[in-house]
Amino acid sequence: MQKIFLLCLGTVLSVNSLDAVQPTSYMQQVDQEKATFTLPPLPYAYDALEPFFDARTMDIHHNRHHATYVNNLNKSIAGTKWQSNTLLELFSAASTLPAAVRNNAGGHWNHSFYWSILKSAKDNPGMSQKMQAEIEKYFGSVDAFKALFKKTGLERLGSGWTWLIRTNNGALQVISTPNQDNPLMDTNEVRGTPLLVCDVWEHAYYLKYLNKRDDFLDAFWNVVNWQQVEDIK
Ligand code: MN3
Repeated sequence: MQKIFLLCLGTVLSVNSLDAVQPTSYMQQVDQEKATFTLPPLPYAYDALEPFFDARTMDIHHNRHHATYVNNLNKSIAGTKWQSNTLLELFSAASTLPAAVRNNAGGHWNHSFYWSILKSAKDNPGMSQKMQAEIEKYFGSVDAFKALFKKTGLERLGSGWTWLIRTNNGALQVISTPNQDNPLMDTNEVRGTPLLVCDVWEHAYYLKYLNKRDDFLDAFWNVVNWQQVEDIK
């Protein structure tokens, strides 16, 4: 009896240790990495965000799109003066980077961050009252914030990202960046700490939502990991 219990416990512990990739340390690892950069595993299963984000899209998005940015980043910095920098160091010098380094470094970090702030809709507590109060302070209401975030995502012509950031004076702001730019780059008009992001490139939603970016942006709220957003310093 005791042996069976211990075996069961061992199974539970080993499963938990595999699943317990904490998003904060996930981004700490990404932020500290230098070449050769590697594709971090998703911090959950490919089907974890169903039915809102489908498993096939997540698989292709991670294994092909994100992986391509990592591979091309390594190629673009190999043998250059950029080959021993962290992603954050590259972003602070974005205005001086070759386009391939800037785009692929952004592509790697933005996707890693995106994975880190998503979570299954099951057992998802949503935002805390403290976060709700802060959003109300800056946007009037949670609905007004979500409407602004969606509008900003819909207005991005072509490909890019929609962000909630904390600006350097501590305020919350919704912004959009084109291509693989992000609010950490010195090229960005408004800079700040990313708290939340949605990928509005067509590859992020086309298999399930076709051309309906608005439906995808509505579905996004079901899989936001607000606990992780609120832990970002
Ligand atoms: Mn993408």
